[in-house]
Amino acid sequence: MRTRTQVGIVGAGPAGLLLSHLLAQRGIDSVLIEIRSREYCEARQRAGVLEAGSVALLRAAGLAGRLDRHGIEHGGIYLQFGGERRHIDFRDLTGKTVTVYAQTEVVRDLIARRITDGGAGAIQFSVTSPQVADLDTDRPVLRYTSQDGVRYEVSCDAIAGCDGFHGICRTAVPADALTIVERGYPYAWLGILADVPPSTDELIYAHHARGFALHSLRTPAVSRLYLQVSPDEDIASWPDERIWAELSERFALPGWTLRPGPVLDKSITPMRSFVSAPMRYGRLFLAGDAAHIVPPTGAKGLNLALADVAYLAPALDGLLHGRPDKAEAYSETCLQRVWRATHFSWWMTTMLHRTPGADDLEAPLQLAQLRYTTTSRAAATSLAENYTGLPLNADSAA
Ligand code: FAS
Ligand code: PHB
Repeated sequence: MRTRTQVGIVGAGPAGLLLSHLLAQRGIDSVLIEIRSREYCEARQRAGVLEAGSVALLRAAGLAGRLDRHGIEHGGIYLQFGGERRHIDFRDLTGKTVTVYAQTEVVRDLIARRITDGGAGAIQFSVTSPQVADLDTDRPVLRYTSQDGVRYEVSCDAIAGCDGFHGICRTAVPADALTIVERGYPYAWLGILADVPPSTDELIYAHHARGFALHSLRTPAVSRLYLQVSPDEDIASWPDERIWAELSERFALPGWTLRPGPVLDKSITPMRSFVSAPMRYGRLFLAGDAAHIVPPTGAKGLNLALADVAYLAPALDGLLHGRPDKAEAYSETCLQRVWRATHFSWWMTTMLHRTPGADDLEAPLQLAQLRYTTTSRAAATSLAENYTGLPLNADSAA
């Protein structure tokens, strides 16, 4: 079946879904394909924190109804180290806050809105054999087999590769046209979702001799926690009791206890810094995890994906209407934000995680950095402005 659309979008994660909505708001039609089912996409546990700019972006796009009702505004975080737990007050330092609202909810809201506005066909879930081709022409092609077995070839004016780190779009670009910079970290995160009220009002990032731990949350009744493990850790060796005992040890503080509860979901996430540039090849535009990955310690991954497409939507609008300047600036504009977030995520990660086999210098340096960051207003402000997020580019959709 041969069809046509203005923008082919590969991947119905936050980047692809938001882009499809922002384009529709501009009267630009798109075909959005996704290899997983709707249920899988809505249930996939990922990020939990929205920057102030992401909240503003979703509000401006008319997508923040549930976010405004259920999102939990946080005015800061705690850094725990050397037997102390110190607060970084974002409101006092930057006047900005972050909002705890799970990526699963963002995806649920975006899917519901796209289907309400564009009908059941607005997102092609559970497709197979996706392909992109003719990317260096002004008629790139998107091919896929739909859930009901029809093979489609869609002629596009542009294609957005929003298919994450393991997708097909980045790898469809000739290797000599991309520069990839990557670093793997010698640790991973074991994450749990637990049916128990959080034992803290705001997130706790804990440095500990046994390894890093993070206490986050999803709702007043559901907690989200992570602990540093080895990248080749076998999750079967981590029964719930062992997880809670290890978390209790890493968060231990006189007069405070961590409340355990039933574990609803557990998974291990590897950690890497990864940037591929440029984020454009011909009529293919890469956005989100398809182009870059950050370790989750800075809570940047989801926010970067949203920021990419907030700029990509007006850029594609211009390209399709004879004003290519924003499209020509897309990669460089996004990469400036990507590299700032990549540095911040690396800085938070290496300050808080214990490197296996590290020399005796690592821990004292980390503790000195943590003490400085929690006692110097200038240092605390630097963390706060990066964590709450730098302003979106003036040309972005917000
Ligand atoms: P996504 O990966 O979310 O979406 C890509 C979509 O494309 C997926 O639905 C996938 O099924 C689909 N797809 C893949 N290949 C395809 C193909 N060939 N054709 C069609 N569709 C295809 N970030 C944080 O800020 N905090 C966190 O705690 C955090 N935890 C994470 C845990 C894990 C296990 C992972 C993998 C990431 C985590 N991240 C976290 C980062 C994460 O939130 C991403 O930054 C965010 O999902 C990026 O959104 P997208 O770019 O839309 O990519
Ligand atoms: C989460 O709630 O999943 C979360 C929060 C902050 C991070 C990483 C993950 O830095």
